[in-house]
Amino acid sequence: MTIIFEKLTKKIELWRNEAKEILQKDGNKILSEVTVAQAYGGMRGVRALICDTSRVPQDQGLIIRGTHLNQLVNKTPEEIFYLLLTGELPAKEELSEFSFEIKKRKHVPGYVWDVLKAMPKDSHPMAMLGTAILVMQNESEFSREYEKGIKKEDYWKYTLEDALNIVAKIPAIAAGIYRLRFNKGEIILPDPDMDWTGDYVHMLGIDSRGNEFNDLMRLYLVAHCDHEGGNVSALTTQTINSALSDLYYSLSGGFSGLAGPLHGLANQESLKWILEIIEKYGGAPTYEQLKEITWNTLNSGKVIPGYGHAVLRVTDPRFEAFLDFGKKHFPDDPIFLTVTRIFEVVPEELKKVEKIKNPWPNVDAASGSMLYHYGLTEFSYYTVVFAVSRSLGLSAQAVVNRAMLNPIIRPKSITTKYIQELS
Ligand code: CMX
Repeated sequence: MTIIFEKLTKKIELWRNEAKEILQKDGNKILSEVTVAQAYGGMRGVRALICDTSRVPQDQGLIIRGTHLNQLVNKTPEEIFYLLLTGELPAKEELSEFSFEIKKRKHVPGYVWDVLKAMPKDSHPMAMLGTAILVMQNESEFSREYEKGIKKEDYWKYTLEDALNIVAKIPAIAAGIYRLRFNKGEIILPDPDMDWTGDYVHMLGIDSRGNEFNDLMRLYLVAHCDHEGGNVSALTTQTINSALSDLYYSLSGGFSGLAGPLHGLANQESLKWILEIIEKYGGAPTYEQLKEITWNTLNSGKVIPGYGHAVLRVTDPRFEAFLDFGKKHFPDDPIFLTVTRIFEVVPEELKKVEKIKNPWPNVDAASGSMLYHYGLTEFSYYTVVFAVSRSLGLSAQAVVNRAMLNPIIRPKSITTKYIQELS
């Protein structure tokens, strides 16, 4: 058994005992009351899910297993994946074995490329990614072992196998989608010796400008890894997974949610908005011009992409991390300049709209402009990069949920008549 399986075996015993004690002692404590407004309002603020991989306090932003993102921005995605799974950053030997565990599973089955090549030429890259993950369902170790009959206590082991297999292959699949969809030439095969980020950059076939693009991608893949359990992609993945559908089914479902413009697609929408602004005003806009375009957008019934959040009430620290990166490497890039000016103007304008609870930028307000600077200009691809990163958190959550023997998710719905009869 490798270190990650041994480590999790020990941890899971502790986590299960902890949960048993909590349930015995506090099983009847109230976590949340649900108002009629919350039932009509997307269940915002209802506390009815456990997620230990990360949490998002509204005044701090992303905290991964107890450590704020600010302190993790120099880590690698492999370290973060280990942290998400186990609750601890890996020691040197643990990291080297865990990285090897991922490297050895990189190969993508040939039929994935056949299916992707048969898709319509104008398919959205996220539809291609979801399809690629789903078409590999026959590879699921969990489903194979479940058919044979395995103990519930061991479900997590095979979910971890699926998680490692998917995470290992996803950079090659995502890079292949980029090359196929945007006619970039032959698919570039994975390099068995390269790490997760380096190999992704290599397979995209984009010049890494020394190490700069690599550094950006590493930051990008760390920053988007997880955002607690209640967001659309996380909740969808976990709900599907709770029916004992394997991770291939669950993750492709979660990615379908990530592909929505109010969720992961906002990075594509944000860059589209920025480019429209630059085109309209013939360069980085003035503050007055930005005010004008902000109100034109709002008055036409559209949202300002990259601004607002269902949970956060401060500037997203992931946005700040990208802002720092841009300031360091390309402060005068007109797109980056526009991002910074939007940040100076839009929150003040959004504050004037009473119904908007959070006027501050989320991660999607800056991330696209970073990729654009390094030549990744096809913005319909941006959510795929988000998804590559988010595969870490979504699969770690699935492993933990299986480890905790969580039951099928099934909240109770009520009818309009039921509510009318309350009074
Ligand atoms: N521009 C215009 N209107 C906005 C807004 C924005 N950036 N943010 C919120 N609002 C509006 C909402 O659409 C809602 O209007 P209605 O009541 O007419 O439907 C109202 O303000 C109240 O919304 P809220 O309680 O502040 O925010 P929600 O929790 O309902 O929604 C979110 C959160 C992210 C969907 C919303 O802020 C939004 O649409 N932002 C723009 C899209 C975006 O950046 N999404 C990415 C989020 C991060 C991610 O998941 O990747």
